[in-house]
Amino acid sequence: SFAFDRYNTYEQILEFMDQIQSEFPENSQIFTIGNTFEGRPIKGIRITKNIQNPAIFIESNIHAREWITSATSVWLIDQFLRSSNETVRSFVDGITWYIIPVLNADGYEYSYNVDRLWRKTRSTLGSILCYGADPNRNFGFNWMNGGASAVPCTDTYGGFSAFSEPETKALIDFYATIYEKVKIFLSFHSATQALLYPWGDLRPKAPNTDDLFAVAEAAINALTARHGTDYVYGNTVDILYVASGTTPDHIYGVFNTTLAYTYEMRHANTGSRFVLPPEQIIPNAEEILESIMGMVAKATELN
Ligand code: 0X9
Ligand code: ZN
Repeated sequence: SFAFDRYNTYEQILEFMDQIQSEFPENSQIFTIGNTFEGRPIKGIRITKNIQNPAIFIESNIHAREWITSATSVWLIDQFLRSSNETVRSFVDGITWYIIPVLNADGYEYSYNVDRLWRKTRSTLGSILCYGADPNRNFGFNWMNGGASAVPCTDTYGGFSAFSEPETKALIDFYATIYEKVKIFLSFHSATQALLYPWGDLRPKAPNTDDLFAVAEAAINALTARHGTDYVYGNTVDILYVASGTTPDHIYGVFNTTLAYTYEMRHANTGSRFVLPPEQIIPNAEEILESIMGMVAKATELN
């Protein structure tokens, strides 16, 4: 059954969200942004004490095999509503949170039940031979501008067209309705222990690169202070590789949410780096929470 120190099924995660909503009806609301290709509802939770507050948006488990990201999101949801820590309490008093624990629900279920290392969606739009597109190459802003493949059978296939995948389309349509309040957008991935910011393609530096760097530095200092975990941070291309059509680039480029980051969480030290032992779920989540606190503190100083 559901627990924070194990990897739960999609159904268990939805049950957890319903449970939270019924326990905290005043401050939490479940919303559905659309359905996956296979028809699963994509659900998120809004946690707020005042809808006029500035907001932070968290997208997680867009890549199917990156289970640590949804495990972290459900732990954060629980902390936001139950923690007695003063900073965490102030987070909920002063910030509206939008959290989508599992964006790629079809892929997550497929990874859970069939192929642990599955990455993409499960659509059959691009080819009858290979399933899925890489949802983190499927967003419209500078779609297919490097680091994405036009070959359906590859893991970085950008899709038949921008927003061909119902999951990315649903996310962006929902975001369009609330973006004006959002100050920070976080996309949860694993597993290179990095905090990355736009751009992911080879254009000149993002206009507010100095701020992006300063906020990332504060975020990683806070993260490492918790359990000593090593992270790197910087521009996506400098730290990792070229990637276009990613969520943060679209959110930054189209909606002008200028603090848009990718968290690449802990990796496993043996076997596949994506298969993080469940003993690390809570330590990972704890350091991410610290990191977000550091991030918010620094971002608040900026304006
Ligand atoms: O390649 C990706 O999509 C991400 N790495 S992963 O191993 N989780 O697949 C990195 C994408 C980071 N780039 C931007 N968001 N700009
Ligand atoms: Zn990923």
